[in-house]
Amino acid sequence: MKIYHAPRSRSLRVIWAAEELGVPYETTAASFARPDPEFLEANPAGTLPAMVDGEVVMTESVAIMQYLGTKHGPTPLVVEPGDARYPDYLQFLLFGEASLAAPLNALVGTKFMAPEDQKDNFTVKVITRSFHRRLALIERQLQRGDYMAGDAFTLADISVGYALGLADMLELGELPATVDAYGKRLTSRPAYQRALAVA
Ligand SMILES: N[C@@H](CCC(=O)N[C@@H](CS)C(=O)NCC(=O)O)C(=O)O
Repeated sequence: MKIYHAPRSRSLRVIWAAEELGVPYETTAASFARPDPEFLEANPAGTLPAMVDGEVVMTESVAIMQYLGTKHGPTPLVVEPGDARYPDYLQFLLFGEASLAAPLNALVGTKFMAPEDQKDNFTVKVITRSFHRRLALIERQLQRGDYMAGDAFTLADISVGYALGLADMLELGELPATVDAYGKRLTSRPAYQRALAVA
């Protein structure tokens, strides 16, 4: 399996999941700013990640994690339908990207590319406020267990954990104490540390 990767991009989710699962992979350095032809063949949209596994080509980080978890499972990282934790698992697996990380792409663009006098614009404020409001769902979940789907770490935590890391990189401000402690719990995992070290 080949993962097109840039440090701190969403390919980190895929590598983190592969490390947790113990699945072998290789990485190819890729840039969404300057995509080369090989990367564009795997992902014509030029977004990261892209994953090629034989005939399988995928470009959505959360979908790739679920693909790996089911292909190489059964694993405690994937909660199966029928398990009482499945609704929470599914919800937070998608929430980490759809509700948390995806809106932050606009902030990444603004932070790194906008002219100086437009960096603190109205949209930045709206998205930042919305991000913080959405953390209430994580806080409530952490009252029910240590992770998003109960007391066991799953792919849903990788999904949410990546978004918390992105918010940190964007300096979006302090997180509620329980969410902050949860984020630190995730990033102290050896598999995360190994994934982070991949260039
Ligand atoms: N929903 C996609 C989002 C992919 C995405 O936006 N990746 C970022 C890098 S972390 C990117 O390529 N941004 C450049 C762009 O949107 O053109 C996923 O989870 O994989």
